[in-house]
Amino acid sequence: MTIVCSIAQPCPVALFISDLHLSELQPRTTQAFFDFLQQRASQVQELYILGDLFEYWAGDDDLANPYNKSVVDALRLLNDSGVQIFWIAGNRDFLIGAAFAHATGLKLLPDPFIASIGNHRITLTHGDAQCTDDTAYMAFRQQVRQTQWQTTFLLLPLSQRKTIIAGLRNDSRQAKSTKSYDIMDVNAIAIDDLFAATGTAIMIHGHTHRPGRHESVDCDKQRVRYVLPDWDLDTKVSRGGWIAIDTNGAIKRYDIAGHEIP
Ligand code: LP5
Ligand code: MN
Repeated sequence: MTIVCSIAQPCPVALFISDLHLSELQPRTTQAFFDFLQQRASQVQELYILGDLFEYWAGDDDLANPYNKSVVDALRLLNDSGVQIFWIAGNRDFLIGAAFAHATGLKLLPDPFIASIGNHRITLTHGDAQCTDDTAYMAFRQQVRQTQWQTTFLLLPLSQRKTIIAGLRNDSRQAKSTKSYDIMDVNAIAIDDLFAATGTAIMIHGHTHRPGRHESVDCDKQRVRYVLPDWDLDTKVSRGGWIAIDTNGAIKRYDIAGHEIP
Protein backbone atom coordinates (compact mmCIF):
# COMPACT_ATOMS: atom_id res chain seq x y z
CA MET A 1 0.00 0.00 0.00
CA THR A 2 1.41 3.40 -0.95
CA ILE A 3 0.19 6.38 1.06
CA VAL A 4 -0.89 9.17 -1.31
CA CYS A 5 0.02 12.61 0.02
CA SER A 6 -1.54 15.91 -1.04
CA ILE A 7 -1.79 19.52 0.10
CA ALA A 8 -4.87 18.55 2.10
CA GLN A 9 -3.11 15.46 3.47
CA PRO A 10 0.63 16.12 3.80
CA CYS A 11 3.03 13.20 4.04
CA PRO A 12 4.07 11.99 7.48
CA VAL A 13 7.80 12.32 8.22
CA ALA A 14 8.03 10.70 11.65
CA LEU A 15 5.95 8.06 13.43
CA PHE A 16 5.75 7.15 17.13
CA ILE A 17 4.59 3.86 18.65
CA SER A 18 4.89 2.14 22.03
CA ASP A 19 3.50 -0.65 24.20
CA LEU A 20 2.89 -3.33 21.58
CA HIS A 21 3.98 -6.02 24.07
CA LEU A 22 4.90 -8.35 21.21
CA SER A 23 5.17 -12.06 21.90
CA GLU A 24 4.49 -15.23 19.98
CA LEU A 25 1.30 -15.54 22.01
CA GLN A 26 0.05 -12.42 20.18
CA PRO A 27 0.04 -13.44 16.48
CA ARG A 28 -2.49 -10.84 15.30
CA THR A 29 -0.74 -8.00 17.11
CA THR A 30 2.55 -9.18 15.64
CA GLN A 31 1.06 -9.23 12.12
CA ALA A 32 -0.40 -5.75 12.66
CA PHE A 33 3.08 -4.54 13.62
CA PHE A 34 4.62 -6.09 10.50
CA ASP A 35 1.86 -4.48 8.37
CA PHE A 36 2.50 -1.14 10.07
CA LEU A 37 6.22 -1.34 9.28
CA GLN A 38 5.60 -2.31 5.67
CA GLN A 39 2.71 0.04 4.89
CA ARG A 40 3.21 3.05 7.18
CA ALA A 41 6.73 3.24 8.57
CA SER A 42 8.29 2.52 5.17
CA GLN A 43 6.85 5.86 3.95
CA VAL A 44 8.54 8.08 6.55
CA GLN A 45 12.05 9.20 7.46
CA GLU A 46 12.00 8.31 11.15
CA LEU A 47 10.29 5.74 13.37
CA TYR A 48 10.41 6.24 17.14
CA ILE A 49 9.67 3.21 19.35
CA LEU A 50 8.99 4.54 22.86
CA GLY A 51 9.24 1.38 24.95
CA ASP A 52 7.64 -2.00 25.58
CA LEU A 53 7.79 -3.17 21.96
CA PHE A 54 8.20 -6.62 23.52
CA GLU A 55 6.15 -8.34 26.21
CA TYR A 56 9.53 -8.78 27.88
CA TRP A 57 13.19 -8.94 26.88
CA ALA A 58 15.39 -11.34 28.82
CA GLY A 59 18.71 -10.31 27.25
CA ASP A 60 20.31 -9.95 23.83
CA ASP A 61 21.39 -13.61 23.91
CA ASP A 62 17.71 -14.31 23.08
CA LEU A 63 18.18 -12.80 19.59
CA ALA A 64 18.37 -16.28 18.03
CA ASN A 65 14.85 -17.17 19.20
CA PRO A 66 12.86 -17.54 15.92
CA TYR A 67 10.09 -15.19 17.05
CA ASN A 68 12.53 -12.50 18.17
CA LYS A 69 14.46 -12.99 14.93
CA SER A 70 11.31 -12.36 12.89
CA VAL A 71 10.83 -9.00 14.66
CA VAL A 72 14.51 -8.11 14.29
CA ASP A 73 14.44 -9.01 10.58
CA ALA A 74 11.39 -6.78 9.99
CA LEU A 75 13.11 -3.84 11.72
CA ARG A 76 16.35 -4.49 9.82
CA LEU A 77 14.47 -4.50 6.51
CA LEU A 78 12.92 -1.14 7.36
CA ASN A 79 16.27 0.28 8.43
CA ASP A 80 17.94 -0.98 5.25
CA SER A 81 15.26 0.75 3.18
CA GLY A 82 16.49 4.08 4.60
CA VAL A 83 14.14 4.68 7.54
CA GLN A 84 15.96 5.69 10.72
CA ILE A 85 14.66 3.83 13.78
CA PHE A 86 15.01 5.20 17.31
CA TRP A 87 14.43 3.28 20.53
CA ILE A 88 13.60 4.26 24.10
CA ALA A 89 13.42 1.37 26.57
CA GLY A 90 10.24 0.43 28.40
CA ASN A 91 9.84 -1.24 31.77
CA ARG A 92 9.49 -4.61 30.01
CA ASP A 93 12.38 -4.39 27.55
CA PHE A 94 15.05 -2.26 29.19
CA LEU A 95 17.51 -5.18 28.83
CA ILE A 96 17.69 -4.54 25.07
CA GLY A 97 21.33 -3.75 24.38
CA ALA A 98 23.99 -3.10 21.77
CA ALA A 99 23.62 -6.49 20.04
CA PHE A 100 19.92 -5.84 19.40
CA ALA A 101 20.71 -2.33 18.16
CA HIS A 102 23.37 -3.74 15.86
CA ALA A 103 21.10 -6.51 14.52
CA THR A 104 18.24 -4.12 13.73
CA GLY A 105 20.24 -1.02 12.84
CA LEU A 106 18.24 1.10 15.27
CA LYS A 107 19.65 3.78 17.57
CA LEU A 108 19.23 3.43 21.34
CA LEU A 109 18.17 6.71 22.97
CA PRO A 110 18.28 7.71 26.64
CA ASP A 111 15.04 8.33 28.52
CA PRO A 112 14.08 11.17 28.37
CA PHE A 113 15.29 12.33 24.96
CA ILE A 114 14.65 15.64 23.20
CA ALA A 115 13.96 15.07 19.50
CA SER A 116 14.17 17.90 16.96
CA ILE A 117 11.69 17.23 14.21
CA GLY A 118 10.90 20.06 11.79
CA ASN A 119 10.44 23.13 13.97
CA HIS A 120 9.47 21.07 17.01
CA ARG A 121 11.53 20.14 20.05
CA ILE A 122 9.76 17.20 21.60
CA THR A 123 10.38 15.37 24.85
CA LEU A 124 10.17 11.62 24.32
CA THR A 125 9.92 9.21 27.25
CA HIS A 126 8.41 5.82 27.99
CA GLY A 127 6.45 7.42 30.83
CA ASP A 128 6.97 4.94 33.66
CA ALA A 129 9.48 7.19 35.45
CA GLN A 130 6.74 9.83 35.78
CA CYS A 131 4.38 7.45 37.64
CA THR A 132 5.79 8.70 40.92
CA ASP A 133 2.63 8.00 42.97
CA ASP A 134 3.23 4.28 42.37
CA THR A 135 5.85 4.08 45.09
CA ALA A 136 6.10 0.25 45.00
CA TYR A 137 6.91 0.40 41.29
CA MET A 138 9.36 3.28 41.81
CA ALA A 139 11.28 1.18 44.35
CA PHE A 140 11.27 -1.81 41.99
CA ARG A 141 12.39 0.38 39.07
CA GLN A 142 15.19 1.97 41.07
CA GLN A 143 16.54 -1.50 41.84
CA VAL A 144 16.33 -3.18 38.43
CA ARG A 145 17.69 -0.18 36.52
CA GLN A 146 21.03 -0.41 38.36
CA THR A 147 23.85 -1.50 36.05
CA GLN A 148 25.30 -3.86 38.64
CA TRP A 149 21.95 -5.53 39.20
CA GLN A 150 21.47 -6.02 35.45
CA THR A 151 25.00 -7.37 34.97
CA THR A 152 24.39 -9.97 37.69
CA PHE A 153 20.98 -10.88 36.24
CA LEU A 154 22.39 -11.27 32.72
CA LEU A 155 25.00 -13.75 34.00
CA LEU A 156 22.18 -16.20 34.85
CA PRO A 157 21.25 -18.81 32.23
CA LEU A 158 18.61 -17.54 29.77
CA SER A 159 16.02 -20.13 30.84
CA GLN A 160 16.43 -19.12 34.50
CA ARG A 161 16.02 -15.44 33.60
CA LYS A 162 12.78 -16.26 31.75
CA THR A 163 11.46 -18.13 34.80
CA ILE A 164 12.29 -15.14 37.02
CA ILE A 165 10.60 -12.75 34.59
CA ALA A 166 7.47 -14.95 34.47
CA GLY A 167 7.37 -14.65 38.28
CA LEU A 168 7.81 -10.88 38.10
CA ARG A 169 5.03 -10.62 35.52
CA ASN A 170 2.73 -12.52 37.90
CA ASP A 171 3.77 -10.31 40.82
CA SER A 172 3.12 -7.26 38.66
CA ARG A 173 -0.37 -8.42 37.65
CA GLN A 174 -1.21 -9.13 41.26
CA ALA A 175 0.24 -5.82 42.49
CA LYS A 176 -1.65 -3.85 39.85
CA SER A 177 -4.96 -5.42 40.90
CA THR A 178 -4.51 -3.79 44.32
CA LYS A 179 -3.50 -0.33 43.03
CA SER A 180 -5.91 2.47 42.21
CA TYR A 181 -6.36 3.73 38.66
CA ASP A 182 -5.03 7.17 39.66
CA ILE A 183 -1.87 5.84 41.25
CA MET A 184 -0.88 4.10 38.02
CA ASP A 185 -1.12 7.28 35.91
CA VAL A 186 1.68 9.82 35.47
CA ASN A 187 1.99 12.37 38.25
CA ALA A 188 1.16 15.95 37.18
CA ILE A 189 4.13 17.45 39.04
CA ALA A 190 6.53 14.90 37.53
CA ILE A 191 5.26 15.89 34.08
CA ASP A 192 5.57 19.63 34.85
CA ASP A 193 9.11 19.05 36.14
CA LEU A 194 10.05 17.20 32.94
CA PHE A 195 8.61 19.97 30.76
CA ALA A 196 10.58 22.50 32.82
CA ALA A 197 13.82 20.50 32.77
CA THR A 198 13.72 19.99 29.00
CA GLY A 199 12.36 23.42 28.14
CA THR A 200 10.02 21.82 25.62
CA ALA A 201 6.34 22.41 25.07
CA ILE A 202 5.51 19.02 23.55
CA MET A 203 5.87 15.57 25.09
CA ILE A 204 5.07 12.11 23.76
CA HIS A 205 4.98 9.03 25.99
CA GLY A 206 3.33 5.67 26.43
CA HIS A 207 3.22 3.17 29.31
CA THR A 208 -0.12 4.12 30.88
CA HIS A 209 -2.26 2.71 28.04
CA ARG A 210 -4.42 5.82 28.31
CA PRO A 211 -4.17 7.36 24.83
CA GLY A 212 -4.89 11.05 24.78
CA ARG A 213 -3.88 14.62 24.14
CA HIS A 214 -3.54 16.84 27.21
CA GLU A 215 -3.13 20.60 27.05
CA SER A 216 -1.88 22.69 29.95
CA VAL A 217 -0.65 26.23 30.44
CA ASP A 218 2.34 27.29 32.53
CA CYS A 219 3.18 31.01 32.79
CA ASP A 220 1.37 31.68 29.48
CA LYS A 221 3.27 28.86 27.78
CA GLN A 222 1.02 26.26 26.25
CA ARG A 223 2.14 22.66 26.65
CA VAL A 224 0.78 19.54 24.99
CA ARG A 225 1.33 15.98 26.21
CA TYR A 226 0.43 13.13 23.88
CA VAL A 227 -0.08 9.62 25.24
CA LEU A 228 0.31 6.65 22.91
CA PRO A 229 -2.07 3.67 23.00
CA ASP A 230 -1.02 0.09 23.69
CA TRP A 231 -1.69 -2.47 20.96
CA ASP A 232 -3.74 -5.64 21.32
CA LEU A 233 -5.38 -7.26 18.32
CA ASP A 234 -5.59 -10.69 19.93
CA THR A 235 -8.49 -9.95 22.26
CA LYS A 236 -12.09 -9.07 21.44
CA VAL A 237 -11.69 -5.30 21.47
CA SER A 238 -8.83 -4.59 19.07
CA ARG A 239 -6.80 -1.53 19.89
CA GLY A 240 -3.60 0.19 18.89
CA GLY A 241 -2.43 3.19 16.93
CA TRP A 242 0.33 5.70 16.45
CA ILE A 243 1.23 9.38 16.33
CA ALA A 244 2.54 11.02 13.17
CA ILE A 245 4.22 14.33 12.40
CA ASP A 246 3.72 15.52 8.84
CA THR A 247 5.74 17.76 6.52
CA ASN A 248 3.83 20.81 7.84
CA GLY A 249 4.75 19.93 11.43
CA ALA A 250 1.20 18.90 12.33
CA ILE A 251 1.04 16.24 15.06
CA LYS A 252 -1.79 13.77 14.54
CA ARG A 253 -3.06 10.68 16.33
CA TYR A 254 -4.25 7.60 14.44
CA ASP A 255 -6.14 4.50 15.50
CA ILE A 256 -5.08 1.01 14.45
CA ALA A 257 -7.20 1.23 11.28
CA GLY A 258 -5.28 4.34 10.22
CA HIS A 259 -8.13 6.77 10.91
CA GLU A 260 -7.15 10.12 12.35
CA ILE A 261 -8.41 10.69 15.90
CA PRO A 262 -9.84 14.22 16.11
O1 LP5 B 1 4.49 -4.27 33.32
P1 LP5 B 1 3.12 -4.02 33.80
O2 LP5 B 1 2.28 -3.28 32.82
O3 LP5 B 1 2.43 -5.29 34.27
O4 LP5 B 1 3.21 -3.13 35.12
C1 LP5 B 1 4.16 -2.09 35.27
C2 LP5 B 1 4.91 -2.31 36.58
N1 LP5 B 1 5.48 -3.64 36.62
C3 LP5 B 1 6.70 -3.90 36.11
C4 LP5 B 1 7.21 -5.33 36.29
C5 LP5 B 1 7.30 -6.01 34.95
O5 LP5 B 1 6.01 -6.25 34.39
C6 LP5 B 1 8.01 -7.35 35.12
C7 LP5 B 1 8.67 -7.79 33.86
C8 LP5 B 1 9.98 -7.10 33.65
C9 LP5 B 1 10.77 -7.81 32.57
C10 LP5 B 1 12.12 -7.16 32.33
C11 LP5 B 1 13.28 -7.93 32.82
C12 LP5 B 1 13.52 -7.58 34.24
C13 LP5 B 1 14.41 -8.52 34.92
C14 LP5 B 1 15.25 -7.82 35.94
C15 LP5 B 1 16.37 -7.15 35.23
C16 LP5 B 1 17.43 -6.60 36.04
O6 LP5 B 1 7.37 -3.10 35.51
C17 LP5 B 1 3.96 -2.16 37.73
C18 LP5 B 1 3.28 -0.81 37.67
C19 LP5 B 1 2.55 -0.68 36.33
O7 LP5 B 1 3.50 -0.84 35.26
C20 LP5 B 1 1.86 0.67 36.15
O8 LP5 B 1 2.81 1.70 36.08
O9 LP5 B 1 2.37 -0.68 38.72
O10 LP5 B 1 4.73 -2.18 38.94
C21 LP5 B 1 4.70 -3.29 39.72
O11 LP5 B 1 3.84 -4.13 39.57
C22 LP5 B 1 5.77 -3.39 40.76
C23 LP5 B 1 5.23 -3.90 42.06
O12 LP5 B 1 4.32 -2.98 42.63
C24 LP5 B 1 6.36 -4.12 43.05
C25 LP5 B 1 7.32 -5.18 42.61
C26 LP5 B 1 6.83 -6.58 42.92
C27 LP5 B 1 7.89 -7.60 42.62
C28 LP5 B 1 8.77 -7.81 43.82
C29 LP5 B 1 9.86 -8.73 43.48
C30 LP5 B 1 11.14 -8.23 44.03
C31 LP5 B 1 12.25 -8.62 43.12
C32 LP5 B 1 13.44 -7.72 43.32
C33 LP5 B 1 14.06 -7.36 42.03
C34 LP5 B 1 15.17 -6.44 42.21
MN1 MN C 1 5.44 0.16 30.10
